[in-house]
Amino acid sequence: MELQITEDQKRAFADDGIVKLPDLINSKLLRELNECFDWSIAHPGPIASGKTDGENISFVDNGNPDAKPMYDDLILRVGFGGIAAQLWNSKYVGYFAEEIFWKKGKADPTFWHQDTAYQPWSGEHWCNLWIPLVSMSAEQSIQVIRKSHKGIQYDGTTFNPKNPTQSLWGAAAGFPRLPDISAESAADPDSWDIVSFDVVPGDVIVFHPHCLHRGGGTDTTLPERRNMVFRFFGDNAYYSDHLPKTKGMYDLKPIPTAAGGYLEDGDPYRPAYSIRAN
Ligand SMILES: O=C(O)CCC(=O)C(=O)O
Repeated sequence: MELQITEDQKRAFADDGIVKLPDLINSKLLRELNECFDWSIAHPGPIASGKTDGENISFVDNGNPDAKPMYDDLILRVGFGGIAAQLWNSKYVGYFAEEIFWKKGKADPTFWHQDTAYQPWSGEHWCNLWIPLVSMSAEQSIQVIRKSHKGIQYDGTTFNPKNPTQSLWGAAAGFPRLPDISAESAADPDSWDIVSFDVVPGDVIVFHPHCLHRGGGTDTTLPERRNMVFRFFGDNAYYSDHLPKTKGMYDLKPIPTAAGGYLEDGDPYRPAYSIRAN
């Protein structure tokens, strides 16, 4: 992948936490991504949620260990790591894992959240490469709150459709509860500075996972949404001990390092099982 990231694109990512890289992916790679997507749908991993049949589908898979060889091989070949290296001016880029979003029929948006309420991550050099496999309007695609990658850590959501801001950690973490951004921005469109883009297959949206973000749902205006996300980290990416050790919806395990032992607060983020991507 030969794309030169421009200074404006670097600035947009650093300042706003999100940038659109139009027409990054050629038709051959798009075909391969669609095949990988179909494989992931057919082979859900241990923490996949949602079903893959019926009229209305909202399926998410995340870091499937059985998919790791396929996605590691893809990442080593296609050059996404080089894109992240340019965007951050980072010497090192590591690849974390894939996430797969498939929505069909009538499906809710993915509720507003920050990935850092679920993962022990801090630092500037993190990004989600959010890849649409169908065309979407700005409202239907990924949306972020501008500059929220530099903002506070809110509690996570449990992704309960009846209560979209239900606290994930509650008193165990003491993070402020997520604001109801959907309701507040519906009542007053200027209440939150939401950034999003119309996208077509071939485009890539890059955003920082500490940004408050949500993905659109499906309905008659968009009957099906197919997306993949690949996550990367760079020189200024750290293991952060900000999440509670309590067992709950997510059981966070210690992360082994290549040198032996486990990552500790403030260590450069280098899990033993992550591949170098540049
Ligand atoms: O695409 C979506 O619906 C949500 C994406 C997301 O949460 C992520 O990339 O971390």
